[in-house]
Amino acid sequence: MANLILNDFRCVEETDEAGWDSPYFVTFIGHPGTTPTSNVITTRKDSWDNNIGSGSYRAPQMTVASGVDIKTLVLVALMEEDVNPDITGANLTKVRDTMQWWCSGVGSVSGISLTQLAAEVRPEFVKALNKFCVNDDNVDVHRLPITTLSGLLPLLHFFGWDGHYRVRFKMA
Ligand SMILES: [Ca+2]
Ligand SMILES: [Ca+2]
Ligand SMILES: [Ca+2]
Repeated sequence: MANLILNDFRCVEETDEAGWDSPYFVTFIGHPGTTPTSNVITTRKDSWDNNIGSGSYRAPQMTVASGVDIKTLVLVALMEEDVNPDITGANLTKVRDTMQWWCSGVGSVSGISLTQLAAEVRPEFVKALNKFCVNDDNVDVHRLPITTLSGLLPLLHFFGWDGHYRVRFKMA
């Protein structure tokens, strides 16, 4: 088990929204097993608000979750904020509660691969995010494979709303 950390991201191309981008991340963490658990975490900095454009690079080194291992299902959503971040506070709690579906559902099914689990859970995560979004955009959602417990994880590319972000997480 180790910590999952948002290492860095680059905005290759900003979304076609008016003004600068205001990205933030929402991460689903699912621990499968006979007693599955899950969590949903929002990762953002106020300083990214309306301050990210094509070529912007940030290396926040922010811890997203602890207790992550190679059997953990991790899904990452890149959101683009308007006015205020929607998936925080009470709305984040609602997304978290909605995703508790995992605990009584697929999270406890044995003999299923993380790839298969991701295929089941990703659409539910997208639905939950969209349901509790007020005016933010869900740019893209990816499974983040935990390939090591120490060092960089595979680079993720998020495409949506005519934008492109490269995002790197690491384990430590
Ligand atoms: Ca664009
Ligand atoms: Ca915006
Ligand atoms: Ca908003």
